[in-house]
Amino acid sequence: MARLRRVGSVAVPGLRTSANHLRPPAAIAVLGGGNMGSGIAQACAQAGFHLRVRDVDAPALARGRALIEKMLAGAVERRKLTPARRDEVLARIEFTTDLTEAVRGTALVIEAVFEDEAVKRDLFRELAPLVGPETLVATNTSSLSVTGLAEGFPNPGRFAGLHFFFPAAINKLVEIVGGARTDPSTLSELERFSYLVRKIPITTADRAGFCVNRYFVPYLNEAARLAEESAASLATIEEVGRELFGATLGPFELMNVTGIPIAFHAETSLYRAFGPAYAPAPRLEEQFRSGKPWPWKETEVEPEKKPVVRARFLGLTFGIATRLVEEGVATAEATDRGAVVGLRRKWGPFAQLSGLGLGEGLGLVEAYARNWPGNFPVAQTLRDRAARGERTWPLSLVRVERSGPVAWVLLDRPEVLNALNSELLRQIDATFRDLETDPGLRAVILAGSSPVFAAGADIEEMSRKSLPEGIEFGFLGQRAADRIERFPAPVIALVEGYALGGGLELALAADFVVAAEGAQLGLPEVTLGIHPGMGGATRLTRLIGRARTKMLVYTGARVSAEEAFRLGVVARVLPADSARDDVAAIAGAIAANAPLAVRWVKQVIDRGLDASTASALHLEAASAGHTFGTDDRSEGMKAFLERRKPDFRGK
Ligand code: DAK
Repeated sequence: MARLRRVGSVAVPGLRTSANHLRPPAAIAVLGGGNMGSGIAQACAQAGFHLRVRDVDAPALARGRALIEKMLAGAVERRKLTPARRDEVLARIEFTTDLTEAVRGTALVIEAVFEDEAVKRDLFRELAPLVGPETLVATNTSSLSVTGLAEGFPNPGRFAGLHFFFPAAINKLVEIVGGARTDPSTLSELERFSYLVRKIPITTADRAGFCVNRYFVPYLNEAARLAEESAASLATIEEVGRELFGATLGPFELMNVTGIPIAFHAETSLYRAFGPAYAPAPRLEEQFRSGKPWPWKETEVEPEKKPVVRARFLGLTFGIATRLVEEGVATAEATDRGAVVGLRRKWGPFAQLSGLGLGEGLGLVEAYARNWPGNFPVAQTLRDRAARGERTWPLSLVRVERSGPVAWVLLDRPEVLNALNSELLRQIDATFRDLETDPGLRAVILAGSSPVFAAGADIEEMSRKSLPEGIEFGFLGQRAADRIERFPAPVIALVEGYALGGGLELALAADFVVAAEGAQLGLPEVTLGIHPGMGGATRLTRLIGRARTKMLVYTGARVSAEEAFRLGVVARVLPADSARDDVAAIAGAIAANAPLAVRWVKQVIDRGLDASTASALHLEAASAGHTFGTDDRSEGMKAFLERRKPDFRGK
């Protein structure tokens, strides 16, 4: 591909790629081959990285290797992996006891040793002289301060927390934690890396428990407290936990599976940071010391006691979640993502709070807080919103990042590959509507917040729709696509990963689509018993013609970025590593040109398509003629004659 001329500089949000060496087959070291370390190594090796797992002695390494082999064997059994792929993955993992050997030439070192501050600090001291200034160093801590662990490390800007969730090879959540001295670029490199290893990252501040454990571990503790108070039987508490959060396991079974000691130690560290409201329940400690699992199956469910348990769980969860946002630890979106992705709950705290209504939610939080006077502060933002009569807590599914005259509109439901549900479509429509009146805006880039555009309309939501709801949904999608198409300034759709079904239909409403190498595009609607309805069939026909459109639509086939380029769907294919920088350069080049001329010619091209040739030609001539009345025309030509760059004002 010819190099793109870079005009001005358009910043690229997060996920910066071109300067990033952290991509397969780069080498990664994982220090510690225990449960977490081996799972992390497996996830990275499956994504194509070369791994060096280091542990203190041969038996520890053998255990790590056995853990990985067992996980991979399970995947082969479930037909998620072929035996050949399993062998490839295993061949990418080396095991060593030599730290120098393990970290030599690595782009990233992930520390995953025992959760003990002294042990970790000693390891970082040993590691410091062995890694170069470019190497990223991440600690997989769940409870220690990242800033604290970075102390004394020679390059704290490249040091961050990367908290994987158990089981690390399977659980998709990872918390990215910046310490006080972590460079923002380190965080965006780790974000990109997380997507490469098929994880869903959320960014959190460096506070005890980070985001998810701050409300999850106290929930486990609350279950023990309720048992201790004989508020309900263990089976009742277990069932309420399952039903309330739409989870497969309730609190007691979860602790039985993941380890009661872990819950106890995690709650103890929260207690140290936040005081008595987080004190471990004596009943939790007793169970931990007994070494026995929670005997919840030996008890009966008492339905009449469920409301008490429900109120306590919700008061605690809403109380902590709203404080997380107020303290700036995590956004509401990240908090919910953590619950859905990491804990496999059906709803996050904020979606649940909105479902109930903020007024009722506040009542539950206040009732809970009365048990801990002065130690369980109620978020002022929750009080304020409820006082204003707001019913729901707004959650953004679209992020806008502005870089001078260019806006990035980023679809932000990475956990479902930006599947377009009704709310996302409404927010896309509203976002473009708000941007329409932005006078300084000269171009928009529509992309995913993760390296995925959109894998189609939300099948889970669509599967529940009746005929009238289906029709309404279709118009909602059309409205969002039309808004993009009629947007006054140029809109470029950047397709990375997938643009399928409604995702591709939305992209086709942009002025043009560019795709990153490796992207897959298609209209698979007929494979689901429906057909394109957001303008995909109509716009694609106008773009690439009847026969090619029919081939794509009837087969539902996915095509590569290169094939889509050959078919004319895509205007340009960009290298995956620099796609964001390259599309920023294209938008920058557009933004540097006369804004009125660009906006008017957009109308000429689009309106002209619906008109007869004669009318279209007339429109083109008349519109071009009118550019002679603009200041931009005078400036453009004057600048040319004076051999300088024009300064267009859009007038
Ligand atoms: N909807 C809902 N969830 C989706 C999704 C979708 N379209 N695509 C992916 N996901 C979710 C997955 O369920 C999974 O969730 P968890 O299991 O983790 O909870 C998560 O995203 C990650 O996906 P995978 O695990 O499947 O990821 P893989 O990399 O293995 O596979 C894939 C990626 C894109 C090949 C696969 O996810 C896939 O095939 N997705 C579905 C693609 C598809 O068929 N899309 C077309 C949808 S139909 C209308 C107008 C327009 C439309 C409808 C009506 N009217 C006018 C009425 C439009 C229709 C469509 O778009």
